[in-house]
Amino acid sequence: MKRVLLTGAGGGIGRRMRRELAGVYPSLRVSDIGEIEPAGPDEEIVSADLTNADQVARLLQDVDGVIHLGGLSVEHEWSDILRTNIDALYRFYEAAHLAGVKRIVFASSNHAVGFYPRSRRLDGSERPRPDCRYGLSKVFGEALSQYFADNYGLGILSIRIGWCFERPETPRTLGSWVSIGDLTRLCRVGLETPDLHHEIVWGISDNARTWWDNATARRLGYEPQESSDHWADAIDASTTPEPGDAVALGVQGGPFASSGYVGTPDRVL
Ligand code: 15L
Repeated sequence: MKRVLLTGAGGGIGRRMRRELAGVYPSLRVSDIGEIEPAGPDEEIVSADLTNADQVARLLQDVDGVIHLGGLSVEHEWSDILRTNIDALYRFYEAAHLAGVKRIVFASSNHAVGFYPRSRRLDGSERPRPDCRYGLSKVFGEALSQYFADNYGLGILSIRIGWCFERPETPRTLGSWVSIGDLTRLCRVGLETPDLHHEIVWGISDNARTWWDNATARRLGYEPQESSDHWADAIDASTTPEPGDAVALGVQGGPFASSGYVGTPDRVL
């Protein structure tokens, strides 16, 4: 990998991952639609609106691999999800293929399967059960990744990212927490492991209490260095209630599955 593109580099995960990736590849192209910090050594900034085909084509020029964090990362109105996470995602993959990109790491989400009950252990091979429109768009992204791997030979790693913040805060996020260091390690596996077709893995650290079996990621070479375990006692002792309604508390996706999560009329229908 000579030149790697990081999209969504101005977002919550992107800003931190950019720091983790400093010096890892000969050239890191960072992109966002919004504000972004100035370029560091071996970095190049190419701002782009992912719904603009010309800008996307320019963004992908001479790129070997992509960590694709760009797009909407929580629930939105259907029209926005359709435009950004579905239509623009298809066009992004098509442009990547035309530009000769070999690898894509796709930021999927646990919300692609968020309606599974908490009693169920998942390994990535189960059928989708999205918990919101955003989760539905991640199901599309995983299917799109399979299609581009099968039809065009791109190597793609879909990572169902859990909770990538400083520390876990609830029983649910004890299971889904991933440190930025571990998530970056997993993205690097997606870019660097030889002979990748398409795999779906979990973006989690080495957490003892999780609903997710990450054997596929480990088989590919992922070795998480951090764990949510040392926060378990504090979270068990906490009296702060977990957010979400009764449905949310029973399923893996938590508050994303709450009815009226965004409160728009089409959500209720
Ligand atoms: C996601 O997919 C979101 O991008 C992130 O902000 C978190 O809310 C996370 O899921 C979660 O499951 O909590």
